[in-house]
Amino acid sequence: MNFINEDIITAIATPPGNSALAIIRISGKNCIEIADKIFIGKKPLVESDSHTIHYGKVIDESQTVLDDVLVSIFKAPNSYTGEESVEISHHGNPIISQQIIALLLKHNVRVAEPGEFTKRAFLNGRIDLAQAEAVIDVISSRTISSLKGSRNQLDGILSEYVTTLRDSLVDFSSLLEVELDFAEEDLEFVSRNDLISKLEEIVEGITNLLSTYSFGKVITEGVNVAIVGEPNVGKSSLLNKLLKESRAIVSEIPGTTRDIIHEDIEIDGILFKLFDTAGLRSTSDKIEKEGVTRAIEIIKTADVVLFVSDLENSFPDSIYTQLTENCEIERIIKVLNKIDLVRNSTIFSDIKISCKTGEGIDTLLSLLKKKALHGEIYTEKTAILTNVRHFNALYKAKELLEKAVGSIKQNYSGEFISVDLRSAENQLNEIIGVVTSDDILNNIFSKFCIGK
Ligand SMILES: Nc1nc2c(ncn2[C@@H]2O[C@H](COP(=O)(O)OP(=O)(O)OP(=O)(O)O)[C@@H](O)[C@H]2O)c(=O)[nH]1
Ligand SMILES: [Mg+2]
Repeated sequence: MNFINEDIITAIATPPGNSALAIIRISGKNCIEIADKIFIGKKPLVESDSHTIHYGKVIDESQTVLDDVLVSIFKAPNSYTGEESVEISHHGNPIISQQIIALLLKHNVRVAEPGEFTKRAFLNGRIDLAQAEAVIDVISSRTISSLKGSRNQLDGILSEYVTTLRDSLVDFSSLLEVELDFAEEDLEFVSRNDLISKLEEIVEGITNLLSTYSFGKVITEGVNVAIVGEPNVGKSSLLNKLLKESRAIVSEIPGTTRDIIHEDIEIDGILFKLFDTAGLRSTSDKIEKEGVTRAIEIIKTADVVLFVSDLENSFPDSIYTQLTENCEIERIIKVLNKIDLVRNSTIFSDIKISCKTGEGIDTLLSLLKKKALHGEIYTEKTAILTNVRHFNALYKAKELLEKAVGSIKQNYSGEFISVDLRSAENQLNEIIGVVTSDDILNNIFSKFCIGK
């Protein structure tokens, strides 16, 4: 596939603000010639080899020097976009960047749209769509685990997995279609039993990939943790202890916290979004009531709920029912706090802690991590699903294949089966971008920053 685009695009590829260096990117046919128009070095850039760096000066129409720069040149197709490209590394002052961009715009170059460099890399076949989507994740990852997940996708591990599934599906669809071409001769090119077992194998492959999604979501989006319970049990104390700072007000007066307090922590490379909430109780206080309503909303969206209780108020049924009405039981961890007050408490809980002495906090952190990951840890070599678009496509592919298996078992004619197999194939192709509508592409690349 080669995508023909005559436009030469440019953008600043580094963040706004003052820095040691900033980089301007240019991409498009003959852009090295354009760069020569604003650059003076030892020799013209067009006469230089690909992948070389040149020291020189950027000058405007009146021969005024705008900056000393280093220019890297890349000849097609060996560049990020697959097109002829130039990178101008200059002093990191936004005024200089703007001046250089303004100069380029006078030479028939236009400002790139968000993600346009990566879009061109995809359209020119340098990377597939899943890899292009991984680029944005690599840039925006906030934790090591999230970065590893997107790196994995950028390296093409997911694409390879999906392509293998797609290829074996194509093999069978083709055989079935040849068979349809010879329908009158009543030939069976592929045994129905073989077809069923092969399709079931593909379904299993898809199911395995789908099952990595919860892990993928955890590493890319982080884990929402709601800290809930009756007033005064030590919820805010727990938040502070986990953050290792005095973030929320703690007092002996029940009903201290009325709003949601949100802070993030990282445990072993995974992002945990902590939400301290108002104590759950029925109250006539208007503000506290609103606090309780907000706490319930947080519980609904939480991946893990830390149900905190203390020795006096141990896990009242009324609150537990309120929790289970708003979240699944598996998400709840019963945390008994203040065990410094009674050493040998026999009250049942998943974990016993003291926010005062710090006892049990490390164990709570491990439990939190275990709960969030559902015990699943994938290696860097495994395909991991992190993107909802990919999840939906795989899910639809799986449904179509299961339908096809059903049709074969019912002895339906090959045409019915073939249609479903082709639709499943299309779903898999959408992930890697073999067939993709403009809407999907625009949607994906609009999320990028300019310059990428
Ligand atoms: N002895 C002891 N006291 C604790 C412990 N944790 C919290 N406390 C005390 O319990 C009281 C309530 O603590 P908070 O953290 O404000 O409780 P909360 O659940 O956030 O309360 P509300 O915001 O009112 O719902 C404070 O006086 C804390 O110092 C603990 O582990 N041991
Ligand atoms: Mg509180």
